[in-house]
Amino acid sequence: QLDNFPANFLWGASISAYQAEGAFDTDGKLLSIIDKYLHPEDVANFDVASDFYHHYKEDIQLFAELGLKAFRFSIAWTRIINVETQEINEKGLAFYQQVIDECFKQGIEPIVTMYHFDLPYFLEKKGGWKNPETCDAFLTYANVLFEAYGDQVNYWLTINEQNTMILHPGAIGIPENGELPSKKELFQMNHAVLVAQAKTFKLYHELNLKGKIGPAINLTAMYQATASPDDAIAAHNWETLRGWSFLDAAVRGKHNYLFEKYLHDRQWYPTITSEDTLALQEGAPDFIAINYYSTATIAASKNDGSDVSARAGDQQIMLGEEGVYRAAENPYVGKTPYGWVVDPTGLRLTLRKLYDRYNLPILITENGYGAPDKLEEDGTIHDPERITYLTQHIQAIQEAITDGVDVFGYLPWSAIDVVSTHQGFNKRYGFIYVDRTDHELKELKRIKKDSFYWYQQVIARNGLE
Ligand code: BGP
Repeated sequence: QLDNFPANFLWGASISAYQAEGAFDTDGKLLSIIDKYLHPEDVANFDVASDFYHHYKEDIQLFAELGLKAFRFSIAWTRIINVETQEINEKGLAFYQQVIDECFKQGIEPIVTMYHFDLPYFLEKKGGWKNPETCDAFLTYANVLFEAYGDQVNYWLTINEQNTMILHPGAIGIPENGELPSKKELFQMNHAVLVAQAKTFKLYHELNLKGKIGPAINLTAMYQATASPDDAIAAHNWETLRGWSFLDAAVRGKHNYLFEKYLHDRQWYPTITSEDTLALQEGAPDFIAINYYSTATIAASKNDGSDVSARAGDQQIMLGEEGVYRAAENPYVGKTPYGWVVDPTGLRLTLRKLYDRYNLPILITENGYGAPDKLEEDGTIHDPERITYLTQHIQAIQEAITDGVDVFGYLPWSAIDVVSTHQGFNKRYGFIYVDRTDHELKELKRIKKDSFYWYQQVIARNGLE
């Protein structure tokens, strides 16, 4: 017998600024690294995206009809501050105020991500996260957000998927010359982001605001490929280096010991000042947010280049690393059309492990099924695979809650169709379809998918049937 979902469970859905808003240079918005580099014309157009910037009212009203109790969106740093002149852009602040107001008007809790891959391009030109000024700029930005919305917003997420940014360095910043950072530079940047995050936690708590703040990591549970002790060590290394090390720094206030050894052994250890050490110790989150899509199955390294290429069909996550671990196939899990592992039980396991380790409340800020949805001639969109995927994951969450894990909300990706990072609008996740057949991309009609009506019922009955 499963426990019911808590009465105040935050049923919601998520988007991010650069994937949904469009209006990339409207009302004083400056360029981010996404605007500058990620323009895959053949895939989609981030300039317009789903044009949430102009459709936000209509969209939030649709979210209210869907029954959402919470809506997670990110704020574009480049709409808020001109980091070169330090000027605050009132129009940018006003936009998010309207979004927040509309949420509250519709009875929806706004959940705000402060930074979702879209670093201001001006900072990137000055070295991005390699430059200590970026950390200061982030704190200034955080302060502006807390002053503007701190008395209204109850849930803040500092940084989306820092671990993904390390795996795909294009997301943390690409220098002017297009050369990706060296590993040493990458881990110096990683450290800088962790320090900025810790200082943001501290700042938030010092302001005595009413809400809560936490990190948002992509957490993928892992299995060891066989009962071989070498696979077990490799799998444990994987779990630590790809997941826990980011959260340990955030929650425990210091770098994980295995992570430190990994960096030392390769001469990638960052410079850490005594001020950094103190900052990590002084800032702590109130809850942990995770984005969960898949699990990984990990085997011992073969100590050659095939460690990296053994990807088990997973397009997104480069599971292997030469000399450290490699991916293995798992015959017990399914896959999406894009090769992402589907493993609802892995979510239950992830939630248990996360709760065991930190004993903090957990918010699931992403989870979802990407597919090339088709608009039928009669104007319907049938997405039964998405419904099955989400049903199974909701059941896994309910099982985790019954196990005793404190999960307080579920915000699948995505509330509405947005631009997928690699496949544009060919890969959709939303409950609401965005019709981009209008070539001028003006109308961008919103159409409810089958999953919209299904999720509406789940929320209305506070759980599955
Ligand atoms: C997460 C990101 C999101 C979103 C999602 C789906 O890692 O936080 O921004 O893009 O993955 O990924 P994709 O669009 O590549 O399918």
